[in-house]
Amino acid sequence: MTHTAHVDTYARDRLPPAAQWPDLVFDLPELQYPPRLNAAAELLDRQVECGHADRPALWQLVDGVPTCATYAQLQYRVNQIARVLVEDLGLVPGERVLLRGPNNPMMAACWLAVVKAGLIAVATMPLLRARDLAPIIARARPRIALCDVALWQDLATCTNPNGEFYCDSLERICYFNDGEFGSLDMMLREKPGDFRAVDTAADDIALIAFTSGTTGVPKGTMHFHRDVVAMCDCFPQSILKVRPDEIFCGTPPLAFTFGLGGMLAFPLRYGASTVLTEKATPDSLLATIAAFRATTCFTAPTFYRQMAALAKKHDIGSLRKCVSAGEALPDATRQLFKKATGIELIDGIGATEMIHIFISHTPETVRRGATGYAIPGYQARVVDDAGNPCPPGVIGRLAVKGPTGCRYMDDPRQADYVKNGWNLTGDAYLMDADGYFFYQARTDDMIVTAGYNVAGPEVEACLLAHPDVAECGVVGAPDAERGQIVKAYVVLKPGRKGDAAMVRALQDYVKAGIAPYKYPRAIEFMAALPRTETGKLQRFRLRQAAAGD
Ligand code: 3UK
Repeated sequence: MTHTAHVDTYARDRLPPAAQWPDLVFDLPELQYPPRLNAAAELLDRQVECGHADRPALWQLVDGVPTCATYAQLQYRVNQIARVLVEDLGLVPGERVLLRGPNNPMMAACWLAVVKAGLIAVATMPLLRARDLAPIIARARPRIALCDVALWQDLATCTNPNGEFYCDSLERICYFNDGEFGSLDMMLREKPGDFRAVDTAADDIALIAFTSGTTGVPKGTMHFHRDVVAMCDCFPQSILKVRPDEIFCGTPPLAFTFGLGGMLAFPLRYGASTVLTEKATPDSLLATIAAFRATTCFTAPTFYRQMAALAKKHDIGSLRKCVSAGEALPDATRQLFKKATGIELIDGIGATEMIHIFISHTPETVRRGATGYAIPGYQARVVDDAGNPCPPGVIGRLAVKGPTGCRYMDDPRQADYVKNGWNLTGDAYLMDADGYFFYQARTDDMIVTAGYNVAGPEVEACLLAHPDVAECGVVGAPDAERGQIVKAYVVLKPGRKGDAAMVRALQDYVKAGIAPYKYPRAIEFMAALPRTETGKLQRFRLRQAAAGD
């Protein structure tokens, strides 16, 4: 390790022991980084220095009018915030700063300022409640929070010493997008617009991203300045091939590393620009694409499925590249979207532990039903329970390594995620003879019915191709005779009736499409499926529902 810039070593002291680290591989010319590196300086100052000062960086709607901040303007604002953090709030390198806000320019500027000042960004998903925030704050122990005033309530609850969710580390919340006295906006008004990036080591921690885990205590994944830059130099470089004239848009929150990359770091790294929108529906995302002439979109599979149905209402002729991640992309959704827009979706699997995407494909190298191949910079394989590679065509656990990898903050689960230097993502996959990876299920989501293994997503993919199905989720329901049976929760398209005849029609459809023993013996119709803020189906909720029957 090189000499750290961190004065406060709380996070650094909680890195996993060296023996539990994943192997790190830097086998591309673009991944040879110097020992000193500040990610915010790389993303921002570097662009200003190389002549992009007056190019647009961030876009937003102001009173209905598309308005941009240039790279120079963004840099000025970031420097002012960094000065507030250091000069007024007395923060020293290595301290954690809690960040809370919807995707908007101030939230983005705060993230960059924290990193530029050598502090550690701990961003939280907007929809988290006090109950969810408290364990995150207790782990990361920030003294200061920067919070969009629109989300003041849940964080304020965490500062009540008599409340259930009290977090004793939190000394002060500075609100932004707020003109009130004492707000961050007021504090930075008199600040000069220059600030020298703290000279961090490439392997100083820049952010702690908490997993959107559905059960148990959230895990904090620690990523270095180098990791932020490396994620920009892998997927966006070899798969997305970002050009400076691109305009990005999409839905993932900046607190989700999928969004941190797609909505902020990737466009900045390539001198491109990004549209930040606070709330998006499939319809409003299409409207955003039309209003800003956006070229590049990042969102989850379920959004693309709904956008396909609405696409013809909007002029989205500017759109070129669409990235789908967060959960498996069913082929039916890929085909629907392509039919509606002419665009071949780019699927990619990433993980909070890996910071971003490591298996993907270009529109030209797509293979139906596959997530793609290990992208340049990463290695991937399928292993059995003992960690030995499986032959092509055999289902096993996905194992990956590359320039980034899992470092949980002081957590025994590190030993479950990293084995023999490989990161085990918890996904069941098979690889074909050409190195394409086919998603099966989360390892713990496999359904075992009468001794047969059934992957819920395969049944879902089949059902989604039925013309009456809008959305569906397939899980195992406990069954006395078979151990488990395959149960489908189905959201029908508007106007369809969920009756016995529909149940039979869907069952017959699956029997005709895939191996008949995989058909859902039980089908229940729902108005909507339970999903996380990041667009993931909450299978555990469906399993709970199935177990309660
Ligand atoms: C699942 C996928 C099939 C898979 C993420 C892109 O989703 C992200 O991070 P999370 O930590 O979840 C990781 C898990 O989600 N998954 C994600 N993408 C796909 N399964 N096909 C996909 N394309 O189970 C994985 O282990 O929330 C995605 C970039 C950054 C991210 N953090």
